[in-house]
Amino acid sequence: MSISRRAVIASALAAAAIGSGRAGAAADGETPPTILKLQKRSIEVNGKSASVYAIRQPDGTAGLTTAVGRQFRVRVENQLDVPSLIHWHGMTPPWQQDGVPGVSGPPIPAGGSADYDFPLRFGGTFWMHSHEGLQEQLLLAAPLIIHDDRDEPGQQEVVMKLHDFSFTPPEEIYASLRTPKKMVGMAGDHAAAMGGGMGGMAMPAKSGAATPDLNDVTYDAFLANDRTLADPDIVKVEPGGRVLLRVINGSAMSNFHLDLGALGGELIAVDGFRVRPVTARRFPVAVAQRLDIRLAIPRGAAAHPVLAILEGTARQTGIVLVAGAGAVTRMPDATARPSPALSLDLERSLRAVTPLAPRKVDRVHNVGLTGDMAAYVWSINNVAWTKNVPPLPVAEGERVELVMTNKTGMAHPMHLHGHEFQVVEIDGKRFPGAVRDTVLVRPNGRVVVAFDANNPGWWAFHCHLLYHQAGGMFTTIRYV
Ligand SMILES: [Cu+2]
Repeated sequence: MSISRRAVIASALAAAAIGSGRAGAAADGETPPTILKLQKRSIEVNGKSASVYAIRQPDGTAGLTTAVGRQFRVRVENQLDVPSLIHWHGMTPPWQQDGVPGVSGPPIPAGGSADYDFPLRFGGTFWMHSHEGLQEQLLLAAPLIIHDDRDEPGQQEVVMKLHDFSFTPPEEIYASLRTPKKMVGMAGDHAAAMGGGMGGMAMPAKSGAATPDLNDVTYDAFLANDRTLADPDIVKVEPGGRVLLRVINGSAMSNFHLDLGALGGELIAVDGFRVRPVTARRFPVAVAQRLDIRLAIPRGAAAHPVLAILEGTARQTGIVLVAGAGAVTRMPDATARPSPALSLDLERSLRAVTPLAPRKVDRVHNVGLTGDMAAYVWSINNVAWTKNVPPLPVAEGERVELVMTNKTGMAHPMHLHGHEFQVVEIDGKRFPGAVRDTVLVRPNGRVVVAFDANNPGWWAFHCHLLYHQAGGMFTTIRYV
């Protein structure tokens, strides 16, 4: 294996970050690391070829499937021609391995590599994605599945990863959002309907009306496992069998309603963490969130579409589970009626199987979610992120509550790195909600989460809408 000078430097940086003796895993007789390559690849969307990114093992496997109790021992090789850094979303690694450029450490230069080595202390459905620039929009993301006792014998695992897709380069989408605009007659669904006629340009979907602001970007397509409903991922399942469906919303900007149709399902975990089971046909899944759903496949031969409908619109994507000789009929990429905006009705009803231990709260941070929609500047407590913004202080061992108050007209899926939190209040009502890592805060709404400061470091805390994060809705928590 040849290692470039830059690779050696990047490895040395990672080794320094990880601590002496850990980075040389292959040299000290331990299991060699799993290699994850950052690469370019082509996919076909709406009959056109698109150049996107991939995170894959040398045998082509996207991302990583492993098991609780094992070490996460990975070498990331950056084979792109730009710097990158991968965040292990939902993991609790030592902070230098968290993959946020400028906070956890430097990006991996083009041609370089970095090593990771930390214990996996819980199982569930997680994912990995670039935290560098706008690369996540180009699908630099992959599943990170950690098996545990929810994987029952005889139960088939199906992963469904959602993305929003545009032929417009992400830098152009962002520049367009940041440009003061008068998009006369191009609000929301009109722009969506005209998407094809606009040469694939992602049109900012701002109306300035009093309706809730949804879907800042009008996408060319929505992908489930990299495919649209014109040519969906078709997964063979056993008639009468059991399936664990793992849904990952890897979108940059798009919240969905997962729709199981007549099949229905039992939600058993959110963001990897177990909840008391909830049976339903539809489940909301905001950007960066995950759902673990048990499905009982009926005995007869049939095709069971699993759809994801973009909130506030009729647009949809999905996969098809085919039992026996079930015939697959083509699903349209739009439903009959637009869906509503995501609500927090399900969130309010969720109860953690393993809640945080009861104890007094040591510290409360009031986190105002703020912004200027017209200028597309987003902020926390009216401060748009720069490296000079002081971190929110906490001390090791504290129980901390983050009181998030949304003062904007858009919902924000807020994500804390390096810790799991528990949802303990929505709009003034306390309850022992789900343990998770990303929660949606609706316009003018208030959500309180609690976490234990048990993983010292410097951690990102931000809106997971990519262009809101880029626009400044990002801050940090630090206790080192
Ligand atoms: Cu946001």
